[in-house]
Amino acid sequence: MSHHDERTFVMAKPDAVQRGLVGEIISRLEQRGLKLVGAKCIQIDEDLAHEHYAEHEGKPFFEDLVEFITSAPVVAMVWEGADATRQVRGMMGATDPAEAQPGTIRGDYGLDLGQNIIHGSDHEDPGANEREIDLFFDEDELLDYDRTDEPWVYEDETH
Ligand code: D4T
Repeated sequence: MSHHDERTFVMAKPDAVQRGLVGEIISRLEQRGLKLVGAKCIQIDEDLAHEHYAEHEGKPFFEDLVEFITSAPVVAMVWEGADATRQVRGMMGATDPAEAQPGTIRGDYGLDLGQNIIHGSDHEDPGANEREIDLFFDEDELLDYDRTDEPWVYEDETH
């Protein structure tokens, strides 16, 4: 694995799908140079919601969070690139849209903490990216390919 191959889990939440923001999210990530290696539309069930948000079980917002994330389809994705997990978190902006900087996805499209458009694996939680990818995808659903512009994105790739 080269240092360009870090994978991270990203989800366009139900509000993004309902508001027609999926294309915008994909567009921003792919224009950054990140590579889409897996994607699917799914409706998350209770079990998957509890597993995905296990760290929040027992918190006051947990039930609302599960209800929201299971309420309508989401688009689950795996994106690959140098430092992908941290880069995506930066592009998402702060969890609370009121704190999210303009120019970030949440800062440009969100106003509500509970409906904050996008999820990306936490780069401060080692292994969160791989854990979440495993929860949503089988290995054979993830593709290994080169993007033709990679030499123009990464300086150490040969032109
Ligand atoms: P996710 O996990 O959805 O990408 O969001 P973050 O990683 O940015 O934030 P998080 O795990 O702390 O929160 C998960 C999810 O719960 C909602 N939430 C959070 C909420 O409704 N009320 C709250 O007080 C908090 C902290 C928003 C995101």
